[in-house]
Amino acid sequence: MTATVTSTSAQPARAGITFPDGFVWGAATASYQIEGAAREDGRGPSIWDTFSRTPGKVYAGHTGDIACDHYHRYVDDVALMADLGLASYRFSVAWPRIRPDGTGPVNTKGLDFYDRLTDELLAKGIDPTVTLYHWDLPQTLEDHGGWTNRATAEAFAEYAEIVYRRLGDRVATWTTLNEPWCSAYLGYASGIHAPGVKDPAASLAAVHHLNLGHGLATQALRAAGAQRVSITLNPCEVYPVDPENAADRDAARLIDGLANRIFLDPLLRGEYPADVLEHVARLTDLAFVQDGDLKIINQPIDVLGINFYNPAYVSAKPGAPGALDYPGSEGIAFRPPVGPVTDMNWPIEPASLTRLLTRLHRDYPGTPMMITENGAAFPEGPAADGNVPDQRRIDYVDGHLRACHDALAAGVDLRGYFLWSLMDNFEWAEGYKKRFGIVHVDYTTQQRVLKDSAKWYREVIRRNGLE
Ligand code: IFM
Repeated sequence: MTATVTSTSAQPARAGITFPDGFVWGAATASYQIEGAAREDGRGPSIWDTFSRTPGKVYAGHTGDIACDHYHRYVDDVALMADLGLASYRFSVAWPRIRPDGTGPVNTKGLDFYDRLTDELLAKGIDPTVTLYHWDLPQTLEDHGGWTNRATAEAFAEYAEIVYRRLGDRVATWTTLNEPWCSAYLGYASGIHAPGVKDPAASLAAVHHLNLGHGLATQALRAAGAQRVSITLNPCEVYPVDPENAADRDAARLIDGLANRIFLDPLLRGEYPADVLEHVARLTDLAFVQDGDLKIINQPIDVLGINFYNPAYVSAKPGAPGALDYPGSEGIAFRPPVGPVTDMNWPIEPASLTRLLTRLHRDYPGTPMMITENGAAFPEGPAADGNVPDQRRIDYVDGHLRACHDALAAGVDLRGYFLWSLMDNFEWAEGYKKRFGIVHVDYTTQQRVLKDSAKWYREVIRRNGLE
């Protein structure tokens, strides 16, 4: 892609900027977070159905049973996307709608739904971007170990091919996994996400089987004819609190290894990083890595999806408990945010997105990238005049788009930007309490209202840039 970048980082902070021709403007959602219809048309139970019904796991006992009722309202929702001028819509397919038990009989009615959604998008001139796994694993597979079991990676490849055979004539971009970091560590180490397992060794087996599942699914998709295959990671810039302190730098390196390189290196270089392997070997015996696996994982991809929200700061602190979602991180302290935060208490630091993209461009050259998620939770709802004044979300996205533009100016091959999220939805363990949407959802009436950020984003898209 030739980047016709019209500004440089030397310009004033809020100068007008234009993105390259063909830069893709989109918005993203995920199946369990918006669809509802949890027991309809043959959908089987997923780990999130089980988890959300387990007392104490999700805020106020919220579940995805109804969510945004998108399963029934997709026509109106697509009309809304068209009104915003989206070039592409990133949605995920619910595995338990397609194969209710993960393997075995295919549920045609589940495929029919995504068929209708795809046709509706195309009819409105919106390119469908499909993610095959955004965390709703069929419960039956979890009953057999979930991602700690190699068989799940094999089942994932079969499922990927089934979906491709139905939609592949109309869907160009196929993303295998969304944020395997979350599936592995939040699901099997800290247990704050489904399936709620708290076992560091299990989480490392899950990392490997997710990586393997990506590789096997990529092979299956290619063999079936897929043109554009992708994976979405959520890499995080990890900074030492004191860059002059060698122990802090080592701490940052370890967390970077567990957060980022444990996915990026096998995927893009065909090897696990030596320092990560050495660390991990203290926690588990690595028998789950079999001969030939790395070759399978290291399939060429066409675009790397990047979900970005915030960086992390760490320091070496003997006796610190570490973080459960980073196995073996005892002795490392995670600095609480300083400065502005979103409603998730996540720090707002757009410059770290530029730094992340330029680092990925340097360390993994030749990899086109796409921002597949970026956005912010803020609580504003409709004011007396019916508008939703969410200026903080506008500022957040504005800052991150400028950060993307800076990365383009530095030579990064960045193809587009998907805002998270099209609409308020089920924010996992936080239930419906946290609102990431640019469209407000009233969960009692299911009424959708464009927030100010949605109207602003429509102008960004129309202008292909910022004022
Ligand atoms: O809502 C999630 C999404 O499902 C995955 N990426 C992060 C978002 C905000 O937490």
